[in-house]
Amino acid sequence: MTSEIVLIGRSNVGKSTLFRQLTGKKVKVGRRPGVTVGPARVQVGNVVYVDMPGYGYMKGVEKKVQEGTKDFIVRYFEDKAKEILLAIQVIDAASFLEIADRWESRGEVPLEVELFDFLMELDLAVVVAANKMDKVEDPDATLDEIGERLGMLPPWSQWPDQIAPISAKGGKIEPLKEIIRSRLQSRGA
Ligand SMILES: Nc1nc2c(ncn2[C@@H]2O[C@H](COP(=O)(O)OP(=O)(O)O)[C@@H](O)[C@H]2O)c(=O)[nH]1
Ligand SMILES: [Mg+2]
Repeated sequence: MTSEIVLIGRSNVGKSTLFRQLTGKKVKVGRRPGVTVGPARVQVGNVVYVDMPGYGYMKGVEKKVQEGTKDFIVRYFEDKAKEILLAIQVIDAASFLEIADRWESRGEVPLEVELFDFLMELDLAVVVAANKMDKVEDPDATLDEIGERLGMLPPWSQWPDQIAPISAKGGKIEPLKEIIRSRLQSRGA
């Protein structure tokens, strides 16, 4: 059985940039709006990396299509939970807190918190790839607060298997690669 490592997150957080770093394959960007695009899949060794379309709001995409994409993603994880070796929830660490605050001030659970909880409830191995760290002024304080919003008590360094600060664009993804390596080893993949 081939295991999957699945990248998931809002649009524009850097999923495809990271996917390219992890697989060496470039994923087409600027997909035609109005069309629900299936995930991109690339096999590396005996693991398949999967790059999901954006979860939630996508610029220039009809609401109906966004909802359809969300449903597709939820169902994908529910159906494939057993085959998924690792779910990588990519976030934009530079904007995560501001966006979460906005949702909370409206009395709503932030989309990315909801997504994380959903993945955890499926009993998946989940790592939060805190991307765009190059844009974050105070890394430790920011990561502490992001972790806390997701139910991980600070300091964030207590959660080395769950939070990986990275900068996909700059190719600085070693903390995430380390987590992937240990997942692969634990499965003997
Ligand atoms: N500053 C910064 N920008 C990044 C980083 N990773 C990705 N980006 C940029 O974020 C934008 C969205 O990236 P993309 O990979 O297409 O995001 P996706 O929609 O989640 O697949 C692009 O302009 C990337 O160049 C990063 O680590 N730092
Ligand atoms: Mg993408």
